Parts: sequence; structure tokens; C-alpha cells
Amino acid sequence: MDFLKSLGHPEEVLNLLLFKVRGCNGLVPKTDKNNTSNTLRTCYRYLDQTSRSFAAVIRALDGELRDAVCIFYLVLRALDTLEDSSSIQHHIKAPLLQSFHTHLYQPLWNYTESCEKDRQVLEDFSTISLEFRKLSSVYRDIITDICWRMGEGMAEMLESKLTTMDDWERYCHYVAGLVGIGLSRLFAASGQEEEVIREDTELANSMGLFLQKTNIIRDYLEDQQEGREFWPKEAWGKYAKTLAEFTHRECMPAAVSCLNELVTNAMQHIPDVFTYLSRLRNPDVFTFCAIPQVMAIATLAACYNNPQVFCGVVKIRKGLAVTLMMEANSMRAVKDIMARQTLEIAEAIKPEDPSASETHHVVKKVLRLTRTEDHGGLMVKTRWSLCASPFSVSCALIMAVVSWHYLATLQDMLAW
Ligand code: D9A
Repeated sequence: MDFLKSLGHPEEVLNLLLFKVRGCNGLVPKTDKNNTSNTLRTCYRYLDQTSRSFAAVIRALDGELRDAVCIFYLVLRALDTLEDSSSIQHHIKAPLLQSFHTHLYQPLWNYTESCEKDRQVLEDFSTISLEFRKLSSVYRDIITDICWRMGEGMAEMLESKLTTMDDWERYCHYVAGLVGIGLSRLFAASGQEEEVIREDTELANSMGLFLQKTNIIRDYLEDQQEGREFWPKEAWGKYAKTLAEFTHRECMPAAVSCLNELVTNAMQHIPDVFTYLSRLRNPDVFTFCAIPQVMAIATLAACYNNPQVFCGVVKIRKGLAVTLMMEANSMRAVKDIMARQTLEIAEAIKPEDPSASETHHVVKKVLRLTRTEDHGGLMVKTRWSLCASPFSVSCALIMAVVSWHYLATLQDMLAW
């Protein structure tokens, strides 16, 4: 099925084949089996369970930083799962969120009342906190401080609705901007990145906001179905009386206008993303940071002007995801991807869209930063048309691999 969806994109077919042959672990070294404790191995298993592809990128980090980021990720997942647990009443949840950071130093603490998908990280929190306490104190202090500020922020937001765009910004800062800020401090503490990465918290914040806003935009329907609302009223209020109306067929044009406004808002963070990424020196840290960002722009491009957001899940093709993961290893490559996806958005702008001129404006700005001309069209997109149609190239690739397998098997049998 993944292959069928990518038939129009031969490079994706090729990358899917490579990915299938090598497996996602083929890209990165395995965890050092010898000096890894059982509990640390359990932590890496939890990491794989919560996020397969992102886990592979974390494993590619070097030395102490790898374990620190792995534990940071799991601790954040636990805090996030607490916040998400709709079964916990607010007056119980608030103090739980605020005291969460103290549990990192309580060997026996765990939480067994959650019904969420990722509840295991809470139920077995003692395994995660045990490994946390083995980290060196610089990493521990950073992780504790971020959990403390995030827990306070989450508790503050429990009662307040997301009304203004400022509220939206503040909420995303607590749940995602602080992650960017914490990671930047971990990078600098490990000595793998320079101090400016840690000092410029505005840029680190933008790294998180771009990802979080994208998730909130994409997950509109899923959140509605679970009784949660993360779109800010200042935006949807221009188009509807309630946010839930956007699921009704007759409200589609209004819903899409609001969607496009939020996509345009999220794109404002891209210049900061470029500056942040361009300051990274370590290639593994660069890939770790760049992959989620290119996935996010591809997700925004898939969502922009797409009514599907209100009646299903909009996901990027597996072939595109694999291609982006493989490509995003240099600033040049990231800018090419950003330019390509931004052009897709530019092509989908309808002149009658209320945000059209603002979208054009941010598109222009992003394209200028990638040093690609607006009227370009010189992108990789057209390269295939010189020799053959994308479809026939994809088929040829698949045929070549199938024949190769067939011949290899035949050879084995004859040799036997
Ligand atoms: C991240 Cl330690 C996240 N979040 C992500 C993933 O990327 C960021 C949570 C914990 C950590 C890191 C991330 C990665 C690299 C650099 C970053 C950064 O900043 C400098 O954070 C800003 O989404 C969650 C937040 C957005 C809330 C911060 C990427 C990830 N992708 C998922 C896909 C998905 O749809 O969730 O987790 C995945 O691959 O499964």
C-alpha cells in the first residue's frame, strides 16, 4: 500500500525499498549492548513503543547525550500523559502536575490510574526515574527545571480556555517551547553544541512551537472526538460560533478558511527554525533536530486548504516520510525540502481565501530565505519528466528489485 501511494514519486519508491531492505535500524548504530543495564534497556524499549521512527533518531545521538535525551523524552511523555488523562479531575490533576518534578527523586513513585495509550511510562515510572538518577547532575538539573516549569504551566492552563492568540502561544510554550529550550541546554551541557544554542531561548522556543502548532492543526478531528479543543478562539471565532461546527459539512468553507489562517500562523516560525538549525555544529544533533521540522512542514503542506482535516486523519505518505528522514542531513537539504513544501502551499492558495495575502507574504519570506525564486519550478519535481514518467520509473524500480530477488533465490537453489 505504501508503495502504491508513492507511485507518482520514484525517489520515494526507491527510498521505501532501501528502508525495507535495511530496516529503520540499518540507518543508525544499535545501542551498546554490553554496558547497558536492564533498566536502561527497558527505557529504550519504552522509547521504541511510544515513537518508532523518532526513537531511531535519538539512538543516533552520541555518548551521554543519547541517554539524557532518551530519559528526557520518556519523562516528558509521562508528564504529557498525566495532562492528557481525562479521567483525572482538575482539582487532583493540578497538584499532580505541579509536584511531578519531585517524583524524579522518589524511587518508588508511580501512577496507576491513567487509562491513556502511553500509561505504561507512568505505571513503570520507577524504572525511568532510576535511570534519571544515574544521569550526571548537569543533565538532571536541566530536566528537573523543565518539568517543574512545564507542570506549573500545564496546571495554570487547566482552567483557562485558549481564547487569544497569546494564550495559544503561551500554551504551546509550556508543552513544546520548553522542550526546545531544555534540549538546547542538554546539547550545550554535553559540549556537542556551542553556548549560543542554549542562550537564544527565543529560537529554541520556536522549534517547539512550529511542531506543536502543526500537531494541533492536524489533530483537529481526533481532539474533537475526545472532547479536547486546542484551536484558539481568536482564530475560529471569526468563522464559527463553536469550534465543533467545523465537523459539519455545511461549515466546510469556514473551517478551511480557519485552517489556512492557522497554517499561515505556524509558518511564521520557519525563519527562526532556519537560524536555529544553521547554528548546530554536530551532524547527529542536526539530523535529530531537523527531521521533526521537515516532517512538520510536509504535514502543514498536506493540511493546507484540505477539507480532509475535518473528516479524517491527514497523514503524509510513508514514502515521503522515509525520504525526508533520509534527506534531512544538511542545511542545504533542509532548505530544499522547506522550499519544495512551501511551493506546494503556494500553489494551493485560493485568491478568495481570507488569509491569502498573509500566506503569500510568509511563503515569499520562506522562499527568500531558502534562496529559491518564487517562479522557480527548477525543483527536483521536474527532473524525472526529462527521461520518463514518474509512474514508469517507479514500476521499473519495483520490477528491478523483484527480479533481483527472484534471480538471487534461483541462484541459491541451483547452488544447493
Ligand atoms: C521533541 Cl525530547 C518532542 N516532540 C516532538 C518530537 O521532536 C521534538 C518531545 C520530546 C523531545 C523532543 C524535538 C526534536 C528535536 C529538537 C527539538 C524538539 O527542539 C530543539 O522539540 C522541540 O514532536 C513533542 C513536542 C512537539 C511537544 C515538543 C518529534 C516526534 N515526532 C513523532 C511524530 C508525531 O506526530 O508525534 O516525537 C514521532 O516520530 O513519533
